[in-house]
Amino acid sequence: MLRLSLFFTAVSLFNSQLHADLVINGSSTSSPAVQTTTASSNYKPNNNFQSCIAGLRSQAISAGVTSSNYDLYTRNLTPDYSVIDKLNYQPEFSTPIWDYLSGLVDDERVAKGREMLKQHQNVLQRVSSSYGVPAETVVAVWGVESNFGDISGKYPLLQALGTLSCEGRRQAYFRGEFFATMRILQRGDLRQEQMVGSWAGAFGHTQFMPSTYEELAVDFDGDGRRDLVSSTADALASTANFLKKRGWQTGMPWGFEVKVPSGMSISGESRRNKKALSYWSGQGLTRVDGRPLLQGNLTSATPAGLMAPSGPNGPVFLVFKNFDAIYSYNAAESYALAIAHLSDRLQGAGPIQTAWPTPDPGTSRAERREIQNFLLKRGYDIGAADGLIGDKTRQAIRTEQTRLGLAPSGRAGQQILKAFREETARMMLQ
Ligand SMILES: [Ca+2]
Repeated sequence: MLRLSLFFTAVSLFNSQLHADLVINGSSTSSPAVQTTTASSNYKPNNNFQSCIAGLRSQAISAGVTSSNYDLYTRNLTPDYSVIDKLNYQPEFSTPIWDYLSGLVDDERVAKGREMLKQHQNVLQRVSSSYGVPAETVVAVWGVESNFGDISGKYPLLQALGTLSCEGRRQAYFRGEFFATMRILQRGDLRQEQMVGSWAGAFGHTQFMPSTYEELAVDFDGDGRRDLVSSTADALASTANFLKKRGWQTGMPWGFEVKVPSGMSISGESRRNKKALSYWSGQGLTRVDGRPLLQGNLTSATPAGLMAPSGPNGPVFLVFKNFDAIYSYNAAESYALAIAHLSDRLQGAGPIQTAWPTPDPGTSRAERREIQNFLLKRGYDIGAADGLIGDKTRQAIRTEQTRLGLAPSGRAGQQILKAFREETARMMLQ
């Protein structure tokens, strides 16, 4: 059991890493082209790729891939060792939760989400009544996972997963995904050129891994194929189906921000450590606006966990089973909170009330582009001002922070933005 849970922890960390790659650092492309050239890598393979693939044939057949299809899908398959570099990449920079949230839930994404709610109103209404999940929550998942279908990754899945099946750690896991990719093709849901995604195999509007796709994708537009790459209806319904199968309770909230009485210790409390809502009321907790906890369909027995993602001095939330359903979509509390909060914003709620415990709060994507434009003006080679903060931008920010007498954190936060704005204002006065 312990080994199993360690494995799932590893999967979770790894999934949040791949989502971080896509959502935070990934390049945005609305019509991904299949990569024909292999990215460069200095990785030295331990196995001969072709013999490894030949050796996986019988396993694939036991997993339900026909022998002729296995030969078809692997005939011209070449390795791409850049995915092993991605697998082995250890980020030197750990992103604080306020940076995730300010980039994932900014005015732009709220506005785009509202536009999507309107544009897909009819299908969302049917999805919502079929699965019992609010349209705003489905759209929030879509917005955080793929920026409403904009971010799709560029790795051909068979190539990426074939390589990961033969090299590096976690080959057994990736073989499962490799064979699942083949079964999706074999079933006729998608064509090979549509199966392009992240280096680790998450793809389409919903960023499902192939095994999740097999388990939870649904054909909602009725054309007989589960197409989460080109059918928005299938993608939205599959998102709702995911949440429902992971325990979504219709008519219940995910949670809300609370006020904890001063002096009350919250050490040991967590999302998992749930207690009856009456316990929390008894401790003197209220909603952040001062109203009692008990509202709507909640009862005094409803289990709730207290979650303080930045410790007792930052925002604190009471979360219910629906938060866990969102969490299972992408096992990282920061992402689950981004989805939950974005769904609230789409329902008309305001920002999180309590300030994050930092002197340097996060920036929206518009503000990140502004920071990047300052850096470009100062001659840094950071590519386009796309609001995505990668290693080059971080390095340039560090240099500028040092020049301006700030701590070299490399973060695109409010402090460096303010310093740039002030410097520009001074230069205009001269
Ligand atoms: Ca379909």
